[in-house]
Amino acid sequence: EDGHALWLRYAPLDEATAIAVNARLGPPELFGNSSPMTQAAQSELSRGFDAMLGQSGRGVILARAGQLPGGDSGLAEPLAGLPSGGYRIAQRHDGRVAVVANDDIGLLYGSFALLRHVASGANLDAIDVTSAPALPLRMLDHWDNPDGFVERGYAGRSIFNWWLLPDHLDPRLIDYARANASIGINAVVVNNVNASALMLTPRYIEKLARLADAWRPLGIRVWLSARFSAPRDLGGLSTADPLDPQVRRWWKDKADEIYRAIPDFGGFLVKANSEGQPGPQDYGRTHADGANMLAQALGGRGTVIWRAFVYASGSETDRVKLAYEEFKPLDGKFASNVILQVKNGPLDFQPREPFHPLFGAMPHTRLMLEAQITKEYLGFATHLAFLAPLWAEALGADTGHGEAGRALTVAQTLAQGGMAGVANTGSDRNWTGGHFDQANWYAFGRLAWNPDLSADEIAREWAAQTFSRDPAFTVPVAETMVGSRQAVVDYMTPLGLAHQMGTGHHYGPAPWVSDLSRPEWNPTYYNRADKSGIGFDRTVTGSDALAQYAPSVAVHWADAATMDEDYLLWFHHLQWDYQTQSGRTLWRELVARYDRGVAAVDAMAAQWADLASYVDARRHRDVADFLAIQKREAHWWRDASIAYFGAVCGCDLPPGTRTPAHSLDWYEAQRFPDAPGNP
Ligand code: BDP
Repeated sequence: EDGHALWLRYAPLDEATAIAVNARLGPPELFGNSSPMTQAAQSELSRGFDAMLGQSGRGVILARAGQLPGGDSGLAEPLAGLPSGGYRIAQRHDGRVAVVANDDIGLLYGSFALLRHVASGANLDAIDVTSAPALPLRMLDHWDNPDGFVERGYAGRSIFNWWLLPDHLDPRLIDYARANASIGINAVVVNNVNASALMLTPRYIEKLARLADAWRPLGIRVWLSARFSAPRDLGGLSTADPLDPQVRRWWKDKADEIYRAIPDFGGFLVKANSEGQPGPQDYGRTHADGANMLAQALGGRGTVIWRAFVYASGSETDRVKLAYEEFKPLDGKFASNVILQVKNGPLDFQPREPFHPLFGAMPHTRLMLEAQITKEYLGFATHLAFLAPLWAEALGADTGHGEAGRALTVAQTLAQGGMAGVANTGSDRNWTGGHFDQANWYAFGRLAWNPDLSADEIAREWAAQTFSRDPAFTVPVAETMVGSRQAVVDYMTPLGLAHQMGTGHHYGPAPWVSDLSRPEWNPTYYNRADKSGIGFDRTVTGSDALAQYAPSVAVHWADAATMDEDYLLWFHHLQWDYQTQSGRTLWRELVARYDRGVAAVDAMAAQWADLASYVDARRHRDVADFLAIQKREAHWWRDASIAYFGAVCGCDLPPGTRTPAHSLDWYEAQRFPDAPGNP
């Protein structure tokens, strides 16, 4: 096996289970009229059952709620009022299993859910599952360029072969859509937010239409990142001012052209006035002016997703405060078909950040949470870092903005928007570079469907479908996966440190870098380490970024002595001899955390070696190779960071601690011109 089949490999059930399941499951039978989507559902069920069960038993029923025969109408009762895509899997009076839904997409999702249930080894007796998506938009954002390069992509080239489209559609793109549909993803932005206007030309619209036709039966709509200056770049206009009538006309005509080719086109994603991208502020207009102009061009047909990832160049203000300052005053000023897309944290996809203060602070604006599935800051595709705990932490955080003292979680603020994940897929045979990176794609979809799922639950069902159903495998592997994110935090950026990665590529440690053109790109800007102490004071005595949070939340981070120390140096600048909650000095605690991270990776590698008998040889070796890299690099992160911070503070290593393998100069001299994904 090479990983290409993802979690949809439908490995045969062992004989005893197959016999038991077989008594209940067989070729799908549709009540009512068929559609491309119900056909997709039926063909997936057949494919899965054939592979897992070999022979077939009694047929599974697929039915829309309105088309159930009289005696079965009770089956549909729990579906009343559920959003689109909701389904119920239950047993009929005659013992046959039925998948029932209000709409075709619900039948498709229900079919995948039934397959997941069987494939992960769950019991079918008395099955009764009702489920519906918590968030309307469950989206993947590709940072793929029209030439096939993937920004921050660590799994090869883009999966989109624009050169051959529309004449040839790689069947891989259907498998990609099946994988997405299986976890409830319903929207895909096919191109980079650092957008090329080329994607809006007739030549590409034609290619996109072919893709949209192919994905429609699997419930996936195509979206585009739109370059704000396109009226100038393509339209020959002298301006892209959103209030200019000619500019407005250009976008309206462009939208009409797209909708003629793709009637269910999702809409535009826009990165504006951020990191050099054009935007409305180039003409003295606000982000709302820009977004609303595009929203009007789309009209009722589609949605504009406007990114909140902005941090003006030359600003004296703490970078993590800038998006809030820019967008909070615009609450209520966006058109109803605009969604503001906010990264999970206020900085930039770090191994750990507090949740973004805009969540909960914009009650009159539709919000979307942006997560990064591709591991730009967490060891690329080589490090095993399961991201469900990171996202679950953000989604479950109480924003403190609930009414009457009630909780309002980040997930709850997304109810009119959704979740977007920066895709980690590429042309590599296993899609994601590392086999365990498939789990992040999977977990993203599962959490966007149900933000209350636990990371452990997701890890177990993924591991069972992907590798082995044996609990002797899934239980320890899930435990390791769940702990892996904290391990990365510990060996890269413990105690609330952030953005300590190497220049440009963001791979490996570089806490010493202080000479980049924009101060807020420097690791030293974030660690603020000097002879006396370390950390960024974001309390009232410092940048007061803390004040952007609701008081009930801010209070938990205000006091270094009582707070969760995972955020300590994010909010506080402290002396090296400050006494942490463990009783150790800050310096010693820092070293202890690096050591804990390294030890966790050593343990992960040892555990994987022990589990060899549960995994096919090739994938076992692939993972073992990557774990060996991660192990070496965890040591490198720890050693380089300790060498640097130790030198800055002039602190001796705590007794019994291992000395870094090399001198600080050696670490500082490392360069990686071949690092992938770097624009
Ligand atoms: C940063 C990436 C950069 C992206 C940017 C963004 O380094 O490649 O363009 O995020 O989200 O983390 O726009």
